[in-house]
Amino acid sequence: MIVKLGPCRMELVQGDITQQHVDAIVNAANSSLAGGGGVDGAIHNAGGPAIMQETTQNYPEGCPPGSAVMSGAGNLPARYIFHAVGPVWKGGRQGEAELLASACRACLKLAVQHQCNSIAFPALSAGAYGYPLDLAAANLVKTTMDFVRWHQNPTMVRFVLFDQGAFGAFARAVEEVVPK
Ligand code: AR6
Repeated sequence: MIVKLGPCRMELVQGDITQQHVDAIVNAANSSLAGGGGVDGAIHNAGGPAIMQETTQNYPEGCPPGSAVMSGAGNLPARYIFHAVGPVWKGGRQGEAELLASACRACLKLAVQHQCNSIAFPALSAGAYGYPLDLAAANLVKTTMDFVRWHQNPTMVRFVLFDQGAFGAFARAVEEVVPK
């Protein structure tokens, strides 16, 4: 699914984030940048140990929820990895929506700063961190749309959804959020 946003476009695909040939992929990291399961496990497994070496050296204090830090992409086809830390879902009244939007914007800003025209996101926070999929999808799609409208960059933002359920949630979010 492709959505035109002025000079930019947003894409939804079902697939594996590690396989994306884009300038930057986003990791669904934790605040100690310690690695884990899900997207994080897949990225470190496929990308090799250089990624963790770099983040441990450059960000010994980790990365707080709502922000993101950058590393090289090891063996992966992307140029960079943006390690974003989304919120853990605690019912929705603990600032989760703002933290998720903030993590997403942090990645989009890193993309602009580092001349990345294309970036791929997973469904941040919607796995182990328990953020309801429909709400995460609406939040990430809206945040991205607002950002690219304003900055006209990155020119391609792709959401890589692991299964059909996640793809469906993002497709519904696009229908709701993106003006016709
Ligand atoms: N490509 C694309 N999407 C994937 C992939 C993949 N290879 N693998 C899983 N997903 P999660 P979170 C989907 O748990 O909720 C880790 O342990 C998955 O189905 O990766 O932000 C970290 O270290 C789900 O829809 O991220 C943190 O501690 C989405 O990606 C914590 O989990 C996000 O699931 C972060 O949890």
